Amino acid sequence: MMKLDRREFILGSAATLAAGTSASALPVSKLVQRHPGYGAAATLLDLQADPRLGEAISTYCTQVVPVQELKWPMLRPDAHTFAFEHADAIHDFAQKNDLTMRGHTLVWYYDIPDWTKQLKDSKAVERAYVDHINTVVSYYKDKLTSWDVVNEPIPDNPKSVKDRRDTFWTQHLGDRWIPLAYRTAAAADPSVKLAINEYDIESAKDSFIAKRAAYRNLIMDLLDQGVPLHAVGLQSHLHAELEIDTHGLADFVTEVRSWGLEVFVTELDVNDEKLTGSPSERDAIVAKRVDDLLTAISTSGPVRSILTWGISDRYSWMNGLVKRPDKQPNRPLPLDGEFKPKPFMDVIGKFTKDV
Ligand code: 9MR
Repeated sequence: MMKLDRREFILGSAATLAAGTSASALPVSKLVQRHPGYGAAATLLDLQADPRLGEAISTYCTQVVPVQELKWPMLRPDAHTFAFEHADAIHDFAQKNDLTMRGHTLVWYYDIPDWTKQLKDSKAVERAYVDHINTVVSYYKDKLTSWDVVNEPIPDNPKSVKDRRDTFWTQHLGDRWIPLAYRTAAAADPSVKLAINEYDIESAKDSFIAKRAAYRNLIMDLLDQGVPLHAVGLQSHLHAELEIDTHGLADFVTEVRSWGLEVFVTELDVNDEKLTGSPSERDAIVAKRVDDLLTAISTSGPVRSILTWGISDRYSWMNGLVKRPDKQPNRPLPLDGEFKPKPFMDVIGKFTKDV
């Protein structure tokens, strides 16, 4: 068979997509800048308010994930409503730009609407939980590549590998809350990849190492129970002042891959609030942390999915939350506030070249 170069391959797949769906064919100049497997999170409000954001995502990315639109508060204003229109608008954006979309998130200890907390007993909570997962996953069947089914199940500073986060869901459903979520999602869409997702496990700090060990133990436990889990998410909200635990992380990734799971980087960004120095000095350290992270993860195979939590420093969740002592803006993402690429984007390019 004739070997296609990357440019022809991308064009070929875009042409097929355009022919097979209502998606528009994108200009060649745009498609060749894309990093295969790279994606970014965005909110619909930001996409609507600033055309540069959608332009940046469609220039560099092959996938997108909604920040808020699939979480309970936005999707479920009350017990009877599924407000799909916000996430649908992001899905339309994805289709028009030949991007895939992943889902975040079905179950979280955080962002649970008041109406759910006021349900009359545990049976009612279980009905709402199963109904939510079943309805949402069924609605997006064949439209998403993967779902973060359970988000952040491990507490910070776990005391043992068996430690799990005590959540509203645990209080009503006990230990079943995690297996039940995966089994319900798998029944609703047998072909979408089901991921678990966790933060603060990447760096070389005792509490992070303990959290990684508890995450490993939970994953192993779920697989032992035959739970349909396909991918492990490393959120990778990195802290620029902390070194990546390259050996420990590489071992963890190698092991979960040996269990047949994929590894996704799901929410990468680098908080530089504790770094001093000029913007370019800080950008170099940020890029180094990302390089170390992706080097560790790719020792046992390519990283086929890398998402950053936003793409431009202008639209980061940290803005307003994290304040540098010198009052300079944080620089956590691959593009600066004016949408210019930083060394972070080159590192993404380096690790997505051969994916
Ligand atoms: O970036 C998100 C922020 O805008 C929301 O207010 C917050 C609560 O919904 O969630 C943030 O995203 C989080 C993600 O869903 C899970 N991992 C941590 C992310 C940053 O806090």
